Amino acid sequence: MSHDEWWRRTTVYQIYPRSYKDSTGNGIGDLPGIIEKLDYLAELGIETIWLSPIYPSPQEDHGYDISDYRNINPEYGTMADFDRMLKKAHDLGLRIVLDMVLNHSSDKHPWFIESKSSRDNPKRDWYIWRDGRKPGGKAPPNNWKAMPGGPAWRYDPGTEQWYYFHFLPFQPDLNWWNPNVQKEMYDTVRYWLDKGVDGFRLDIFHAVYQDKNFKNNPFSFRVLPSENSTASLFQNHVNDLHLPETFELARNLRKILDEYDPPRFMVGEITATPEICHKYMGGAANDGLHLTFQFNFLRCRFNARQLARQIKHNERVFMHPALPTYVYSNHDLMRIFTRVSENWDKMKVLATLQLTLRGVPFIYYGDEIGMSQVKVKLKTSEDPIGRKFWWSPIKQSKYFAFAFSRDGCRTPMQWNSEPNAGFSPDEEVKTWLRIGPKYKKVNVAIQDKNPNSLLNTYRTLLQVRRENIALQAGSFEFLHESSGALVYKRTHPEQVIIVALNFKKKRNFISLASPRLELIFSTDIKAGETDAWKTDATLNLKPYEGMILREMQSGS
Ligand code: TEU
Repeated sequence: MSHDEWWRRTTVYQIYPRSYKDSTGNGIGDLPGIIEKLDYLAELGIETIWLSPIYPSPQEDHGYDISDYRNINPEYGTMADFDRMLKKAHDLGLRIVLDMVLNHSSDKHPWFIESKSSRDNPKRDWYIWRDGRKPGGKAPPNNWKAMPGGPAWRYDPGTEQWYYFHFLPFQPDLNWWNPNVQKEMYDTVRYWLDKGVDGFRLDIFHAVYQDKNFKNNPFSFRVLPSENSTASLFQNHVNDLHLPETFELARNLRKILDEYDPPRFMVGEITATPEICHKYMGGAANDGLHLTFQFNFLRCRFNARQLARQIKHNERVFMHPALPTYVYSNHDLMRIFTRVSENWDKMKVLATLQLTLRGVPFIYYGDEIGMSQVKVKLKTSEDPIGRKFWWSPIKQSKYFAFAFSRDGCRTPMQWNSEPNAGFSPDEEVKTWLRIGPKYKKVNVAIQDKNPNSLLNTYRTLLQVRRENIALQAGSFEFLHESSGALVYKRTHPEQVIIVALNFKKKRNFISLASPRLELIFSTDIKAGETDAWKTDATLNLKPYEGMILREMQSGS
């Protein structure tokens, strides 16, 4: 097995298709809109695009409720648009990764409509149906809870049985114990691979299988879900999450992807410890999912020691040939820029960190220009999770990086200062979510012209990463950690790179035994103009400065 596949060195950019670019003027983003912006992405310097679901869907969970796995949502365009997008992306050297929801479909999927129609329908067993408990079967079959809370079962008066769902009631779980379901989903994966997609992001992968005997989950004192435990909402999810068969499914999918050339990859969304995530990757055998999301930076905010602890944890668990991922934001979380209190300097330090660690970085659309979490009303939220928790006095928490309405991180991309932020060609149209109120100052067009902008910092960082093999494939070692600064070294047979990050709002002097260094990047664009960045063997970091240095080869 080669350990040199392209995806190991790639940088991923997540697009939420509904919010990227509207080409028709209906206030909803679409595929032709994305095609228009592929040049922007190629020029930004990211390499892989992950698209949140683009399949037909009643859009109750905005695509995470699929009603046809092998087609395109007509609101977003046609299959011909998809083919055009894939071709143009590939021509530009970009890769396309699709979101695959194996766990559940929409309740409007024809399979579920059939399944629900009668107990003896051939599709009945494609979903998970059970008799209720108590006389008359009026209590749910067991104590399993759905991820957002409440029983994971919904009663169907028509057939007098309950069906199981791990997320929301309109997202019934597929029955993976049924060989016909397995075959259909494997064929779906092949269908898109045959079309030429470069991989998949697998939605709530850890929830795909449940205990065949429907055993109750044991009690736990834990309420909130976290990466550190399989318990939440007062139960330990031993019988509905992380089943041995799910780990086997990871290996089966890997075998399918391994048949393809050029290589493809999968990244699993798994809410679990790094150790469990590593198990999904096949552990030492490395024959499972290629990557899993690490969400362990979410609780760190701008704290060097906390970040260092998580990096070391990942380095310990995801040893070569495994690789960690580094995620700051996504379509479910509070935007990173809001979490650093909208401080541009801090954001640049974090961008430098994310793009110089050993692992695959995932950048969420709009984070490259510092889009903020937009405040929304829970009651009128587009996101069903927001509406479910409309009564909650707490709407969001910077510490937990969560917001009850996920609308706030899904607002339209801010392209320019025109009405509707250049997102929609119709300036009057009401966009599906409101435009972030700061768009006149925070947008691509303005930042494009400013060499010191966050956008240009990302561009330069992505370029530096592409041009320096040690940043893509070098080993990792800390040289200095304190609450004020982190310094680390990336070593590759061809070169050595050193990264120094100042987490303090004051100057920081760090002595380095390293011999001859050249400055190849600083968050302070003027830093390279003089020699002030270094005196003898000491790095002179300005407040919140991030630097990338290259060891000069002897003789150069
Ligand atoms: O998310 C599941 C998940 O693990 C959570 O991040 C969850 O969305 C959040 O805690 C709810 O507040 C995945 C998708 O990323 C999400 O958008 C979908 O809604 C969900 O699965 C169901 O498909």
